[in-house]
Amino acid sequence: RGADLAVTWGVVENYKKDSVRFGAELTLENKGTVALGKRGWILYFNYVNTVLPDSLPAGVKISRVNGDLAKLEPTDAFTPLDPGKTLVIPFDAEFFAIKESDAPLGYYIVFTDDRGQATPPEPLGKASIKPFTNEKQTTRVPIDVIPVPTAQTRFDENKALKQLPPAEVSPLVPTPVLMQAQTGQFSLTSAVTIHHGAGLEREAGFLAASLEKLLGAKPGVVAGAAPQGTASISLTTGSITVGGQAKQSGDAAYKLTISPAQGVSIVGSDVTGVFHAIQSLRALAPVAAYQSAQATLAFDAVTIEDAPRFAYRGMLIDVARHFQTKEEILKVLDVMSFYKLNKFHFHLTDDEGFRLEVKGLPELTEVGSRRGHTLDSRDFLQPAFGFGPDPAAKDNVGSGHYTRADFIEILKYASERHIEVIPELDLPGHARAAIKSMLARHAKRMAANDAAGAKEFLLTDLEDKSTYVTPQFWNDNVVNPCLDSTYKFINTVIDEIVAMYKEAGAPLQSIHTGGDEVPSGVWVESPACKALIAKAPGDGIESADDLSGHFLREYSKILTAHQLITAGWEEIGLKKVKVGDKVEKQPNPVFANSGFRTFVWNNIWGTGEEGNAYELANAGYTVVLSNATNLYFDFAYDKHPLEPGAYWGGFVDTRKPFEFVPLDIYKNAEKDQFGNPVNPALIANAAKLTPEGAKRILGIQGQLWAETVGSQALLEHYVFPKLLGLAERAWAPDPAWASEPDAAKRATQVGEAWSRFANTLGQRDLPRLDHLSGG
Ligand code: NAG
Repeated sequence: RGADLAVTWGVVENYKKDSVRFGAELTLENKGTVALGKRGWILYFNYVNTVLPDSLPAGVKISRVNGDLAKLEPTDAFTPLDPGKTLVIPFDAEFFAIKESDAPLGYYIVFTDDRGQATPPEPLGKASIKPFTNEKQTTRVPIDVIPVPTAQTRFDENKALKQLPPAEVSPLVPTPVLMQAQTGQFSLTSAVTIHHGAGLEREAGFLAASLEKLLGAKPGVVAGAAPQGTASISLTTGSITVGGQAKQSGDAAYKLTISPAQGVSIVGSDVTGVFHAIQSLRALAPVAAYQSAQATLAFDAVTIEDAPRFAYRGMLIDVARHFQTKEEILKVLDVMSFYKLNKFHFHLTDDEGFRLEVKGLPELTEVGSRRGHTLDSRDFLQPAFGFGPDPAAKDNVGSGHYTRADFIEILKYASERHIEVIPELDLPGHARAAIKSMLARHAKRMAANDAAGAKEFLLTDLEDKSTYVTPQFWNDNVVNPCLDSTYKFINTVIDEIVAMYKEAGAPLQSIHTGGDEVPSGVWVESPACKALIAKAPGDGIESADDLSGHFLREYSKILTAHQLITAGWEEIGLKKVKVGDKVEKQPNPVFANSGFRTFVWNNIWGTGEEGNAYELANAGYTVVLSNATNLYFDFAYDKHPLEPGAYWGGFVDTRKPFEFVPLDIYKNAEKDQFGNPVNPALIANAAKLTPEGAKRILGIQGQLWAETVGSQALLEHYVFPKLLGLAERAWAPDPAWASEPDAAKRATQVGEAWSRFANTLGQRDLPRLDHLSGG
């Protein structure tokens, strides 16, 4: 039985046979009393690496089902595995594997009974991983010179940081524009009243509630101007200057003064500015009060003038690959707002899950938000990333969704914290969950003899014989752009999203359309698309190459009808162009200056894509920098085999976002993902930002993709404290070191800046991070 089997995965060596493939092995041990037979069983597991079939020994076959679901089956040459016996299966797979988080997950076995029927899936008794101990296991390719950190190297690295006495530690992350210490202290107790101007009730209430946590008692809140002569907290909006520059409503700027006699005075250029000042005030409180309340909070007297550098300061959380609860999302919002991030990019849909209840389309969550063992079930999606095979299992974080009420609560919570939630409905690729849900709906209607109704929201052409494979190895995850039903689906979902925002009273400026990683080969064999192309020159669609543009235009029309900005991954602004015998991606002039907002993520040296962000900005697209190399928080902190995460574009620790230079991304990026110096010619030739282009850099965003984020604890591990480096770069003025041309000098300056930042993190932020939720 499944419970009698134990499996171990291990990597033998990377760069096997002088190529980018690695040697691994699976060891199967039979701890039971019955032999594992010659046939009649299939072992399933989630494993993203492609196993090379010719590397397998006789007797077994490992193949990909779809996506990351793989299966191991006996062939005719299989020798039954007797009780007490062990079978070692060596194999080679594509690329490399240097981490425990690369291991296969979620093993389960399906037996065939005497009548030839598959029996319910049974999880294996035990799954383990052979530790990575030698260099061949942890070196991706010969040029990989990044060392595996050890306790000693980490210690040495931290020792190089200069420890500062508390008095010299900057108290505030992100760093304000101006901060001047004044003499004396102000003692805040719950007897001090909060006075607020018109339109600031909510902010005053928020401040009172957060102070209650620190003081153990709630200060009073009174509308109107603060009385002269008594120390109080005063919240108003009005005209202010920041560093000598006048700030207007809409600038989210503030002035915060703390003085021994007057108490706290906050003037915002607008309500959001007041809110930011409140967060600064909270951050200036003694850290110990976060751990246990203090009746009196001593604040050092200070004057702060502050305004954000970028209007867009974002964080993406992917809840499709693994689900995260509403409570966890609220916690993320608390921390984001504490650090003055203002855009929450909610990646709600992907191949492995559709997480939002949509009225009128119940299948989206009934089918699309659940996982279980299936090869072609209409009830749920297949297991992914180790979650499955039982859709009802309590720990199946592959399953889950937000109800309308949950979503509205999240929207309200975010807007109370001056965060705009940007929902992503990722299309046309990365859409398998929606596709399968609509196929389930189709099947249900067909069974009810409703052929017309069956097709109403269908996302795929049932006659489409095109074949393709995506970077995540799906062969069925792209919606068809040539069907009316596709647009009816999008319309319905968008209408419903807009309605939920209205109900929540939350702002919605843009919807993220996704648009990433549409594989080549899609739609070419779709009769519906052939028919659309035959109607040429209608809509400028002459070949399958024009269909992506057609889809985007139609999707964007739907958004424009709701006065929404069309946002998407960089792919929405790029088109493939043949240059000589190579295919290059260049900014697509068709959508330039259309107001499209592109989120640029590919900037890996040597791919030819490193200049995408600036090319798009220069060409007229608005850009949010989402650079994988510095802002993909799902990347592992470092190369240690036990440090989980992806590393296809390098490693990302807290310093990576901190040392990111948004307006010159090639700075502090002089080494590639394997730790080698980048050819200076490559850097010199990479696209530079024009002054016009620079105005189109709206901001920066951290991304947490969730393939390896199977728990709340892991979410927090990846996001905190990396998010603090992000906040610093998104908000604080451009540091002087960013414009230092000499790389060596800059390295020293960045090192010093990082040392100071690390002191703030170590002494103030890290001890407080656990206590920020509910704030
Ligand atoms: C990319 C995919 C994303 C995936 C991530 C993992 C984008 C825009 N697309 O391949 O779905 O989760 O990388 O790091 O990032």
